[in-house]
Order: sequence, then C-alpha cells, then structure tokens
Amino acid sequence: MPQQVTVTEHLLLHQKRIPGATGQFTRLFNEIVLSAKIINREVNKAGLVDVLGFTGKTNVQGEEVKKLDEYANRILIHRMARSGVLCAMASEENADIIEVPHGLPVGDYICIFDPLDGSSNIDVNVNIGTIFSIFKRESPEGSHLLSSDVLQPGLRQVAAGYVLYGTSTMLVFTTGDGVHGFTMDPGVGEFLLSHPNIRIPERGRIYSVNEGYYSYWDEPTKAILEYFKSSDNNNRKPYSGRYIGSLVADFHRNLIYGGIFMYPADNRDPKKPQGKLRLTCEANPMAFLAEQAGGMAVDGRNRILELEVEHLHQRTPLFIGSREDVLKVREVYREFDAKG
Ligand code: FBP
Repeated sequence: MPQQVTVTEHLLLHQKRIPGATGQFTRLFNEIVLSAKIINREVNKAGLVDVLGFTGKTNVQGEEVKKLDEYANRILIHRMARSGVLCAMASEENADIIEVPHGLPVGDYICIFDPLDGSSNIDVNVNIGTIFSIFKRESPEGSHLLSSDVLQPGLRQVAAGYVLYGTSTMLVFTTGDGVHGFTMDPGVGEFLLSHPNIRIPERGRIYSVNEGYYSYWDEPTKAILEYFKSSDNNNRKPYSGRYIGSLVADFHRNLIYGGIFMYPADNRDPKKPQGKLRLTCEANPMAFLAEQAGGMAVDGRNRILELEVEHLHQRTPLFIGSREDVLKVREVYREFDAKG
C-alpha cells in the first residue's frame, strides 16, 4: 500500500531539515504540481480536442511548434508567474528570459523548463514529459536581475525534476536530498509518493541512442556504440537497445532498470555541432537527478553540471545514466584524445 504522502507533505518534511527555510520552495512546487495536473488533463484527451498538430509557428530552436507544446508553455508561465516566489523564468520555447509581469509578487527563485519534451511523440500517443530546473538568484534581492542569475552552472541547481505523461503520470524530482517519485492517483487527483529514494543500478543492460545518426558521429562515439553492442563489454553480452525518442521517458526507464542514454554530437547540421539537447532545460536538470540517484552525466569528456552556461539555448552532447556505463564513455573519449 503506497505511503499516501503528497508532494507538499514530502517537501514540508524536507523543509523542516533546512535552517531558515521560508516555504517559498514548497509554494513553487505547488505551482509545478498544479501545472502538471492541468497539462496532464490536456495530454490525456489530446486526440479528442484540438491540441494535436502544429501551430504554424517556429520557435527559437528553429523547430515547428506543436499546439500542445505551446499550451503547456502557456500554462507553466501563467502558473509560475503567480507563485510569488520567482524573479525570472526561461523556457525552451521562448527566445529570452521571461520576467514576472509587473504588479505580481516576486521572490528569489528562477525556474527554467522544457514545457513538453519529446515533441515528435506528441501526436502518436507515446510518452512525453515536462522538465524543470530551479536556481536561487545570486545577485542581491530586489536589485536588477542579471543574466548571470539565470545562466548558472548546473551544480548550483537547488532542485530539478520532470513530469512523465505515460501509462501513469509521474513526478520525479530532487532537492539535493535524493530522488523521489510520485505517481498521480487520478481518483484523488494527487501525486502520491510511490518511489522514495530511487537509486540507479551501478551498471545497466540497456543503451539508448538514435542509431540513425551513426554515420554523422565521430570515431570515439562509434567505438562507444560498438562497446555496448558487443559481447566484449563488462556484461559479457550485448546491451539491449531501447529508444523512445523522448528524453524524459528514455531517462526514466534507465533510472529504474539501469542503462545509458546518449545524444552525441553529430555533423548533420553545422549550426548544431554540439548535438540537439539543450544544456539549461534538458541536460542540467537530468544530470542533477542522475547524480542524486548515484549515476553520472557527461558531455563525453566533462561533467555536465560543471559546464559553463554561455547562453540560454546552448546545446550539449549528453551521455547519462548508470555510473559504470558513463565512466566507460569518458574512458573511450580520453583514449582517443590521448592518441591525438
Ligand atoms: P523536444 O524538447 O523539442 O522534444 O526535443 C528533445 C527530444 O525530443 C528529446 O526528448 C529526445 O531525446 C530527442 O529530442 C529525440 O531526438 P531525435 O528525434 O533526433 O532522436
């Protein structure tokens, strides 16, 4: 029988352990939970209402915007702005930093989000998600917000998480005190604690990558794939290939079963030499979760959470998941670099 602990109760328990905690955090999470419920309701009936397909607009990533993506973005911005605890937001869908509208109360927190991750899967009823990353401003409260307040390295996150709209709807997050999963009970309309203290297996049995891009990869990346597909690896048998095409869904499976998700750099598009995934709203929050669950996340050579953030929509290669598997990736890149 699940422990029937709600997100708010869990956060209040956590808050008690933080000297000087003000409750701002819990209020912010309450808005994330409410946004997730509203988006979940729309996702669940997507085929019945006019939210499938494209809006006809193109976003700052140069991607066509899906109606449900735009809907989720609108809900998150509206709810977050009314949390009373944010001084700024940023979204994968918006070119610039989103300030809290004048007249609404502000606070010290900054939330960066990918409103709907896995957009290529929206119209075909495959798992999608919402990803969020939370920082505290560094410049003095009440002073003019600086871009450096938003462009902080991932290791300065105070919380991160995702909502997975799947067979059940789950909220998985960390506040730097382990990773906890909550499952939506549709009968109650509440996220209830179902997966306390998630730990990712030290080594996995699954590799997750879009092999369709193999010919665009560099030699070390090809060698890494060969390692996971061969019997000459630490498992003494090939890893199993799984790729949903939604980072949240692929990451969540590996978090529970063990394994590695990879979105390497490729030379398909000279404008995107660092691959597709965004550092601020995808790689950093997932890396914080992975490390808090005992796993690891690198760009091939460097720890994702230590990467300098130069701009809001910066992209990065991502190798994330079970510690031993990600260490292998870094080892292969270092061997290639050593050969020069
Ligand atoms: P969106 O946030 O626009 O959905 O892009 C990210 C993403 O969909 C990830 O969820 C997923 O891992 C990846 O792109 C799939 O990319 P590809 O179709 O190139 O394999």
